[in-house]
Amino acid sequence: TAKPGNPPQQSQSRIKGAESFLRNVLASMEAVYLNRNPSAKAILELVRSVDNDKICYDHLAFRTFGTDGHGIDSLANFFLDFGYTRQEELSFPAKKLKAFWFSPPPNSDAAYDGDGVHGPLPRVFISELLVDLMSPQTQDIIRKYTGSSHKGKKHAALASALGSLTWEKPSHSEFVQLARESEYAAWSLVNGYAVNHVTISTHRLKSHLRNIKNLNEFIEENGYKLNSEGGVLKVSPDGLLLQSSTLADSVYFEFSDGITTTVPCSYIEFAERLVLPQFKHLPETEVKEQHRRDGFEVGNADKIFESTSKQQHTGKA
Ligand code: OOG
Ligand code: NI
Repeated sequence: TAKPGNPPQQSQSRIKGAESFLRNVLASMEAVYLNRNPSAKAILELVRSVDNDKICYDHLAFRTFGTDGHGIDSLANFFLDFGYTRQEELSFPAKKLKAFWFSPPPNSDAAYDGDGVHGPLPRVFISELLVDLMSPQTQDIIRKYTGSSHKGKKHAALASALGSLTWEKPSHSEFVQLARESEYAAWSLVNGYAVNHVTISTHRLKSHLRNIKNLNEFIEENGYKLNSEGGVLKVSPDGLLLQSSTLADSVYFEFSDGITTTVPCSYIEFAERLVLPQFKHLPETEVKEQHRRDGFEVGNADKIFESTSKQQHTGKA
């Protein structure tokens, strides 16, 4: 349904305006993330420092409470308004989570060959806790805080870009109650809509770090711990989506009852997408992102969720 009276140039420039706003919002979300997570920031700089490379983000990820409009949709609406398309659902019954991923608007990258949020627009991964499946005690705590945010759920993207919770700070004992039942729930209560992680697209690097195994070695040689849940390298059943991640940075958090402890904040992920079998014949210089494995993988994601779990920080490794 074409709109008469809107010449192509005019709608083009409207799209450009919207896209630059979208990128500014992503940049604010990223700034919050870089300020709070020194390891993630240092790793981005380290990867850039090898052969003076540029970073492309494969995706940004967010967590939400799936109750009364505070779930995936609360944040997805912003991305949908700016041209993203909802893709497959992923389901994690044991963790009582579900997720959707969103693909960026097509053909919007021609004028943007910069670094990070000024490069190709990232995919977006948004998950939600299935709050109805939690214990009554945990549900009460979650609803107490989501309820206290009034219409905050309509402004999830703004909250993320500002690095502000839309609800009041919880007490330490409420945080502990949630952490006992769901690490994800506890994380979300104190981090809200903040970026959970950014993901470096390794195959779009120029240096030898484009091979994710080299990148993993490089990260560990530089003294950072990788999430070893189910093995450091997560591989999809088709062998084409390879992922790894660091363990989340910790930040001091002052609870409403005056207790201050460290809580897990965000981590950084790495993803290598291999060329699909039907494009194997293409010369390397002609391979574009659309010729590579797209989407996400439940088996990989299930392990990556553990990157914020305290057990990994203190236990084995
Ligand atoms: C998301 C974990 C899953 C991926 O790329 O599959 C994920 C999270 O920790 O919230 O990032
Ligand atoms: Ni991810």
